[in-house]
Amino acid sequence: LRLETDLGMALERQELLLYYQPRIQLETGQLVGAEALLRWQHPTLGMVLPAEFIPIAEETGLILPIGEWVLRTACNQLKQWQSQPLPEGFKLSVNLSARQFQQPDLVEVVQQILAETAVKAAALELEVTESLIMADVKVTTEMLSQLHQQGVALALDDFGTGYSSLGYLRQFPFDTLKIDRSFVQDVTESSEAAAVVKAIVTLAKSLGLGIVAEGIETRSQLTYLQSLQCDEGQGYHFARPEPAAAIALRFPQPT
Ligand code: G
Ligand code: G
Ligand code: MN
Ligand code: NA
Repeated sequence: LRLETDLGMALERQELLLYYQPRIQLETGQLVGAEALLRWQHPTLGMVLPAEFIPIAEETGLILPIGEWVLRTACNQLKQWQSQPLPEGFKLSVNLSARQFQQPDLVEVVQQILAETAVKAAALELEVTESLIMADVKVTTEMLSQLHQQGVALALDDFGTGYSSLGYLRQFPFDTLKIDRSFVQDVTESSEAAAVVKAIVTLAKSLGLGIVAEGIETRSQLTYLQSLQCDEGQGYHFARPEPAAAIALRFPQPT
């Protein structure tokens, strides 16, 4: 209850901030993007992680103003990063909640933020989960299609943990699948996990989708994913989520 009350004031008190986790091309080690991850700097509790407050934000509806703040802050940050040379095709990913798709003007909000920050739609990627889509297949599919028509990239997050039919994959306008880290974590320990990851990579490639492995923590996990020709990855092996200034140091530096 305390957290709920405090979260209601977090936005205006400017206690929310974004960290960014690098996304890496596995073949070359190049930085190809970053995922924005919300943090709450609570005045007495310290840094609160999203697992603790996103559920509260969703229940209370606070996720709507917070989600809009995340989109605007991420796009402003991207604009600022773009004042220096960025890696070719650099994308910034933002996570969306189901609740945001119940907002009839989500598509307009995204369009508006892209316009006001002058960020190209193709540089923004929106991450959604299978359970988000399943909450209302018809409405979310329609909104995802509209976002895709604007040129925004779409990623299916936490892939493999949901219950959706694989058949849906063809119907939704995704560009990229992100393999859930629970599978990646076990690839070198469990032949079942290795087989699942291999199958997902093959599936993504045969559907013409990009593929990102999440939660790569060790060199041997990386080696396995490289052997599958998995395109991209994130994880503590490369970098933890970090402040925007730390990301900027990873861009090609002027000589
Ligand atoms: O950052 P962490 O490292 O703890 O993230 C935990 C979970 O919180 C992830 O599943 C992530 O998708 C979710 N999350 C992080 N930032 C946001 C955000 O800005 N919006 C939404 N809806 N979820 C987020
Ligand atoms: O669900 P989503 O993919 O948006 O969640 C991203 C979450 O995964 C964040 O909480 C982030 O901090 C966490 N994360 C990123 N890389 C790793 C990793 O290598 N290991 C673990 N355990 N968590 C990770
Ligand atoms: Mn994500
Ligand atoms: Na994920």
